[in-house]
Amino acid sequence: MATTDTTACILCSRNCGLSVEIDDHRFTKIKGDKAHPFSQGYICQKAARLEHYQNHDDRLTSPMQRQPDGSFKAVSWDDALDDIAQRLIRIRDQHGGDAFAFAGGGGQGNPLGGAYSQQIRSFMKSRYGYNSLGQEKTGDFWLNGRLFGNQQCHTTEDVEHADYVLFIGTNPFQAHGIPNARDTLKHIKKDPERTMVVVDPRLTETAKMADIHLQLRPGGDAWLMSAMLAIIVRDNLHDREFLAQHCEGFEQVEAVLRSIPIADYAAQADVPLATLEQVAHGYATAKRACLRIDLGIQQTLNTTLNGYLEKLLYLITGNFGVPGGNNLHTFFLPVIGDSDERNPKYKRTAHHGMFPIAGIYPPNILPDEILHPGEDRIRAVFVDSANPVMTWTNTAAYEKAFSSLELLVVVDVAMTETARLAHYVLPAASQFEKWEATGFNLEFPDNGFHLRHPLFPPREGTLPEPEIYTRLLEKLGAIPTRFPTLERLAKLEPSGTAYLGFLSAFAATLASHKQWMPYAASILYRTLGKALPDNAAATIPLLPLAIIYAQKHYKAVKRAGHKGNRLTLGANLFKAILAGRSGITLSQHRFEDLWGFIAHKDGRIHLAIPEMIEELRNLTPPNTTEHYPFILMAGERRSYNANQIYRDPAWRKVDPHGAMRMHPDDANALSLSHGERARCRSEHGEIEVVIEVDDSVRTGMVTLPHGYGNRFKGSAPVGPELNRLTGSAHCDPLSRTPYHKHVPVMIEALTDTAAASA
Ligand SMILES: Nc1nc2c(c(=O)[nH]1)N[C@H]1C(S)=C(S)[C@@H](COP(=O)(O)OP(=O)(O)OC[C@H]3O[C@@H](n4cnc5c(=O)[nH]c(N)nc54)[C@H](O)[C@@H]3O)O[C@H]1N2
Ligand SMILES: Nc1nc2c(c(=O)[nH]1)N[C@H]1C(S)=C(S)[C@@H](COP(=O)(O)OP(=O)(O)OC[C@H]3O[C@@H](n4cnc5c(=O)[nH]c(N)nc54)[C@H](O)[C@@H]3O)O[C@H]1N2
Ligand code: SF4
Ligand SMILES: [Mo]
Repeated sequence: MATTDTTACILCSRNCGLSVEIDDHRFTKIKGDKAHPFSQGYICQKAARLEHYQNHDDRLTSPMQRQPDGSFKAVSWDDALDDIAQRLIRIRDQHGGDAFAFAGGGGQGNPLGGAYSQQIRSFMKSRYGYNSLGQEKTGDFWLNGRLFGNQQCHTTEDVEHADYVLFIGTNPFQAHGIPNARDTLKHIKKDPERTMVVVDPRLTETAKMADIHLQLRPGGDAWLMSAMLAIIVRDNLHDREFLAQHCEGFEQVEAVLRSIPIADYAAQADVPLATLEQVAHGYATAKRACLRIDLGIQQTLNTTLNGYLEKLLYLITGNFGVPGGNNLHTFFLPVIGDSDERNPKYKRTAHHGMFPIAGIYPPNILPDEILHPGEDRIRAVFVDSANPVMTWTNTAAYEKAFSSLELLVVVDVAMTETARLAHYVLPAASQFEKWEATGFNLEFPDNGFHLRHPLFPPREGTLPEPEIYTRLLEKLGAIPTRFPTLERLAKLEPSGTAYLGFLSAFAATLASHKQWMPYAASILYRTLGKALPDNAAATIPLLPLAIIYAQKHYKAVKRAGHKGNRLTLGANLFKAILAGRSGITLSQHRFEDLWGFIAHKDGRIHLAIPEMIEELRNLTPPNTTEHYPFILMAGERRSYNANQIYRDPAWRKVDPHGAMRMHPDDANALSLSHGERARCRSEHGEIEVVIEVDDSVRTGMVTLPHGYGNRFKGSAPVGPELNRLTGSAHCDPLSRTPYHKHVPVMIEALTDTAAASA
């Protein structure tokens, strides 16, 4: 019999609330949940297809062990975990903890497992955590560290309340990333008092709705943004009062901005100077102006510098810390850390000498760190909630590196391309079969959190990550299987003050058994977690987080309607999280609170970053090569891609091939027509593509979508395996994030004979 329930979408960082109808392990209807405090009923077309994630033919139902001939054999959980534990211990004892790396640890909708999986890295005493944020956002985190004093000072944008919105390198109509994107865009478009500007080399769905579209040369952003900044200071449009009150180091920034040859830079970006001046003036003088960026500047030339210029735009115009501007926000789940590389405590990698940013190492260097011949190479990797062979730079390098490991374990719901290389594949329960959460709570002044309860029991043979990692810790001998005293205390009714009694006993236990400290999540899960209603043990790490959050943001949590005093508010917040089936508002801040989030001791924003000023002074246009005459934007967001979360190609209603967009003039010059196949080659590899003639792109550039290329049920790749074209060294010199939006390629028609031999 069909029942209705609530959950959230797991396909992008918005995690819109869903109201679903389910019947016998299946979704029968999916719509927006009006009771969700942030999405309020909004969803996009991708969410309606979630049945293709929940039930498909690549889902795993047993731990799998790879055999010498490459096939997989189903084994029991005990056998798999026993052998993995023994191998981990051997590798650690022989080669030290840094022979181990963890890769992934949470996708768009499953951060809760990360609280448990990271304990394995602690057991191994490894510093190496690689994840997808290290191939897009670490440049941004590094800048936040310098500007605001801590890499966890993360910014957000109040697009909904802005009069003037500047989108640079992002296509929210398809990629979302802002609240209720399509509705928000429609409101701005309809309102004659509000202005939308899009900076994008393609006439995107968002650009079509804009008042002004600056269709710049791919990779031209550093020139475009620095020219805009130069116009602003030249014309005295910077906010002197804001700068004096909140910022340090403007003079050094001003000096370099005043030296910028504005007209030359506009020409280098290939945008009309008059329009650029109009936008610089419009943005700097608007009452409420907001800037939103994404991969278009984070995965193109000069990534970190782009981020710096973007941040300078809102900082020197004072569009920061105000409604309708850019803001700092609180984190409930600490999804990122802080690791300032000037502190020697944050060690560099063995081969590349690369430091972590926000605690994350960049995936671009991982294959080299595995393959280099040194004694200190990485020999064992755990992959969880990621598919690096498909999504991280240079598929061939990943295949080679992962195939050479002494131990590769993949924890996933599906048999992925990465899993096929693993010694062991461990089947996780799906994100609708266990307690999970939304991790990207990046809102300000109100922030929220959505704990999702299971809609279905775990599929036979699968386990949720908290159970997988806790069992592994037990096999490793890191923790005992029973905690008699704590178990006895955990029988208490979980009220605000009862938690406190347990937690003080827990603290005393850890104080007398210091070796257990890194495993607090699993110990709580096995003890106090069991006292929670509805089998919610896995959610227990949220209790200490709620207590910390309530202490830090006491007034804001109370303003959001949560009751309690200094001792009980945190536990009550946790209870509200457990009970709030559509998600809850955690906190309501005042705009003036934001200044307290800045971590520099002087409470000010430090604008002058020497590395960035140096890079800006030495900005030089990229070399072009005649061998690779096109710039490929490798990884566009479209209506039917969603990272690698959907594997069954049947989920797509359009664009089955993930076609290559090419301007009609280029298609004519290559004698290619719509629907024809072609070969696309880079310095690193080649793939076959299907051409879509489309005048939304500039001449000389082509685009391919992200999220294709899977071998569903062991088939040939469906759509472009685009990371066969990308190279590890083509990246930002500071953060090592890849230049995926700027891959030089050549394209040629595929004749029938060439196609047959390929
Ligand atoms: N449909 C869909 N939505 C998604 C995802 C998905 O797979 N599918 N993935 C999610 C994830 S993980 C992320 S990180 C976000 C990413 O979200 P976005 O960054 O918004 O998406 P992209 O399409 O990758 O790139 C944005 C835009 O950058 C433009 N661009 C390319 N080169 C340049 C350049 O040199 N300069 C400028 N200014 N612009 C350039 C492209 O034309 C494109 O329109 O999307 C999220 N949402
Ligand atoms: N060339 C190019 N490459 C790109 C991009 C690009 O634009 N161009 N975009 C990049 C970006 S921004 C991102 S964020 C990455 C995304 O790439 P990845 O970080 O690899 O993440 P996903 O594609 O989200 O893959 C999620 C994996 O988690 C599995 N999974 C789903 N639910 C669960 C669960 O409950 N538990 C476990 N253990 N596993 C689960 C899925 O089956 C899937 O294999 O790709 C990057 N790669
Ligand atoms: S894909 Fe993103 S925007 Fe679309 S419904 Fe899911 S969470 Fe919302
Ligand atoms: Mo991403």
